[in-house]
Amino acid sequence: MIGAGPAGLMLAHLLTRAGIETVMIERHSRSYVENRIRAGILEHEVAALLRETGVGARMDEVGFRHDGTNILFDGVLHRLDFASLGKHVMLYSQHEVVRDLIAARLVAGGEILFEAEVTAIENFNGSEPRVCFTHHGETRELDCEIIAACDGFHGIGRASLPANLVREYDREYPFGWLGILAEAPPSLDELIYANHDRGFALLSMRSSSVSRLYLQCPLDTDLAEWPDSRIWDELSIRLAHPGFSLNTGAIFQKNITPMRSYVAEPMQSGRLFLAGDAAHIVPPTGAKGLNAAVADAVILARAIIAQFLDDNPETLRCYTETCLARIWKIERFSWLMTSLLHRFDNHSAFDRRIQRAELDYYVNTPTGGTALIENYVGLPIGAVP
Ligand code: FAS
Ligand code: PHB
Repeated sequence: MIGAGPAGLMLAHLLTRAGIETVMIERHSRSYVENRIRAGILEHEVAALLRETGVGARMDEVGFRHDGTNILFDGVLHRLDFASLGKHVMLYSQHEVVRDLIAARLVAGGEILFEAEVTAIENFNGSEPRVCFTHHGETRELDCEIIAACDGFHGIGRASLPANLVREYDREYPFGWLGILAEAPPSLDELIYANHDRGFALLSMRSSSVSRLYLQCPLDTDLAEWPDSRIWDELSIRLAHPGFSLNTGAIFQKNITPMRSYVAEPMQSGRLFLAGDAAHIVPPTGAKGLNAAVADAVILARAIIAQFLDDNPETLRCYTETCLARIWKIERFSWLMTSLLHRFDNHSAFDRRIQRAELDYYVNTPTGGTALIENYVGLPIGAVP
């Protein structure tokens, strides 16, 4: 597999457990991938998968179990109670999951070729797929049965599919998120997603002493114009509600994340398969990116095991169809959360009233609340291979 992100590492973990030999090629260093700050929420079934496959201990030790989340608008906080569906999510950083999966692979005797870059993918529509890569200044070739491109949105996998085969579906949003990490104890023990007239804000966390927060900003935002004081002032306004006060502290990381929905179909050609961000991305509003990548890995692992251990090629043939049935629901939910919670400058007064009515429906009716919760905690992934 190409890429030591959540998709590649989970795929390798599941195939190794099934006794299938894998080679993992990752262009960055171990330290880089283990310290890359990204997602924070693990869906109910993803957390269960980590536990069931022996890599959930640290998550349960240092992660945070959340039995609900909060939607804030018009100064009123509305709690979505996951326990009503018997579910919870785990707040546990993506880079921690990556660390745990790398450790598990190395303990199991698996290898990861770090600082090795795949430069070409060949013959995947023939009987002898080949990966060409550079490592320690050498150019090497690897003949293999299956190539799993778990190489992210800017990887080589999707780019290697026949151009006339790929159909792309794309939506870019007219804003981004200014994200911070701060030495500030979380101001609440659960997340707050805030729709405010000045723009969206999200209160999240990483530990009992580190907060993770985001605020909607224009795409051309210059971080130099956002000193800590301005960030805290804006977050305080957008997150304000009775009885709440925002804990502040030294901001030690700031970045701007663009927002985009994207799907490439199909996710396979011959013996080349895409998994995770290589095939699809979502705006982070629904906390789905990491979880969708892991789910693809489970589906692909099931299919490869069926092919090579049960001599059943049908599951692999249906890989794209199986993934897309989930992916488009995830794309819809991520689009919905983004549409409900952000300020759109091209919105008319009518559009803004409709947005409020949608929010009211989803947080203040039993069916609306259940619809949000069942998507947020995660759709079923199916049997763990
Ligand atoms: P990844 O991008 O994680 O991994 C792909 C790997 O392939 C990388 O390590 C890369 O180095 C390697 N690679 C690429 N090309 C290669 C080549 N030619 N040879 C060898 N290796 C190669 N999701 C959320 O749910 N919540 C969030 O808050 C959130 N925030 C995000 C913030 C940012 C800045 C970004 C970019 C993404 C964020 N995401 C978030 C989404 C993110 O978590 C992804 O969904 C997740 O990393 C997808 O995992 P993978 O598909 O494994 O891809
Ligand atoms: C995060 O903690 O980084 C996070 C949490 C929930 C989201 C997005 C990001 O929807």
